Amino acid sequence: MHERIRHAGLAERLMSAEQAAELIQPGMTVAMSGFTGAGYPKAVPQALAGRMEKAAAAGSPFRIKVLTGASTAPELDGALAKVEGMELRLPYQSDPNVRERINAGTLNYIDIHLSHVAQHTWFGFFGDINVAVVEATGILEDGRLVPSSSVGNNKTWLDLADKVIVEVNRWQPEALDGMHDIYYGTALPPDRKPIQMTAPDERIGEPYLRVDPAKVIAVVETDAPDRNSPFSPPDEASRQIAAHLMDFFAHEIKRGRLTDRLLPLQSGVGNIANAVLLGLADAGYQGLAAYTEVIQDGMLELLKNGTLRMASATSFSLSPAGIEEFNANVDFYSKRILLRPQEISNHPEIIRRLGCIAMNGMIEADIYGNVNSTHIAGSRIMNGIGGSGDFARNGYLSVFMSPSIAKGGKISGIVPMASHVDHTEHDTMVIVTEQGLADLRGLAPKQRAKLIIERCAHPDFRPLLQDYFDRASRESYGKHTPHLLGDALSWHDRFIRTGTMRPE
Ligand code: 0RQ
Repeated sequence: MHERIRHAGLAERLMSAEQAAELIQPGMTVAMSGFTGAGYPKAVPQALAGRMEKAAAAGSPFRIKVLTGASTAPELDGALAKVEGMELRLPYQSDPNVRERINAGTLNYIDIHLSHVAQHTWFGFFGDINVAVVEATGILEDGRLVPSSSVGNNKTWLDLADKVIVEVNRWQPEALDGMHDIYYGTALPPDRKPIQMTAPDERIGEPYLRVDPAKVIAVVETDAPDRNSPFSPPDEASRQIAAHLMDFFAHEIKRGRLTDRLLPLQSGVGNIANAVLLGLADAGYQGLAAYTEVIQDGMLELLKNGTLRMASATSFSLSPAGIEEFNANVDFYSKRILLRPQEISNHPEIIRRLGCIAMNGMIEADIYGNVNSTHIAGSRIMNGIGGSGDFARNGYLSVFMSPSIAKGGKISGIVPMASHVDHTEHDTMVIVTEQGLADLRGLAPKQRAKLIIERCAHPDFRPLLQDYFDRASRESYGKHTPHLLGDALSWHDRFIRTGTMRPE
């Protein structure tokens, strides 16, 4: 009857999502599966939100601390945020309701590198993990879990949580069995050993997640789809950004700094990243590899036409059409995709060894190459740093991409001084906008400023940036990284006051 729950003892712990949610108490720290709209628990968080709503109506707020792999979906983040059910959220989010509460100051958010989460949890920085709620594709006879469409931090959650609730989701294809590579060799300093991976397609772990069946207090069956938004076709700016990057790769190959196999690719999520992937296919590359976090629709296409020979990630991030394509050709894809824990997909040691090409979106860059990926006008969170820092700091090449203007031209993506810094000038090697590409490697700050203003700024803002840089070059306190501190953030200040960075 329960063909996906093969452990007799655990089959006896089957219950409804509502009954399982009763096992979570106010104030608990709950670690959940989920990385983008994939592999997150779909029933227990909603049942919990129902309890929280009733508790709030009765005048006794019910809040928990929520840890995940990365962002999730409306059934988890949205549901809990709407009922004010979270007092703490980490390590990444992209949900409008969560964002609203963080920016209203009513929800604490810890925005950290995705590769750090497991280690910080092992060291106890987030306190005890009272309950883990983890989605699985199935449970084996010996109690191990067949992971679902994302791995994220599940290994850590299952190892560390006092109690475990497993959601077995029948909707997840059984063919996921065997696509995962769960590494159990991590240890904490000073006992840490090298991770023996030298190529993105190497398996170093095992296909299943271990869990002590005695800790499993509930098993809930679900049959609900993952949820990732469909991609819109790339707009003109995204296509131009992709084209600049393709020219750059061709140039690097000519110079002998890359081969026509490039290097393992990491790509953020979103429409620009998708346009870049399509650009690689159009440019005729074959046999590339991806060592990244998420497999998005564009990657399936690249695997199919041979542009990519394989992809290693921690999660799928497929639209409904992408899921259909995956399910229809699951035997083909399962041989070419590996899903790993995020402490491995984002591990600095491996990223540095493989020499990844990191390509991520940004909110703004300043004229010296400091990049803001997370905050609007210095104080309002957008999503979070996610894995961008893991890859940008450790990759062979770190590329940041954005249209040169936002909000219909009211905002410049290139500014005198970044209003918040996630990636410093020391981590940024290439900046690309639809205007052009600035290769900052080997350049000193003033040389970088000249190139970024010339190549990347929008023509409407270029003279203003040039004026700032010229004045700063004359009047700055130091002439190494010229700045006029009183003026440096005046663009953001003007945006906050008037809704535009354009001069009054
Ligand atoms: O706003 O949604 O209201 O239209 O920001 O901007 O241009 O659509 O680009 O979707 O790639 O997002 C940095 C947020 C870019 C993303 C960021 C507004 C803009 C729009 C989105 P609307 P775009 P993207 C691996 C890598 C950090 C995590 C990361 C991100 C919205 O790339 O979250 O890299 N990165 N992870 O209008 C005001 C500006 C703006 C601005 C853009 N300067 N000022 N608004 N916007 N620039 C993945 C994981 O870790 C899971």
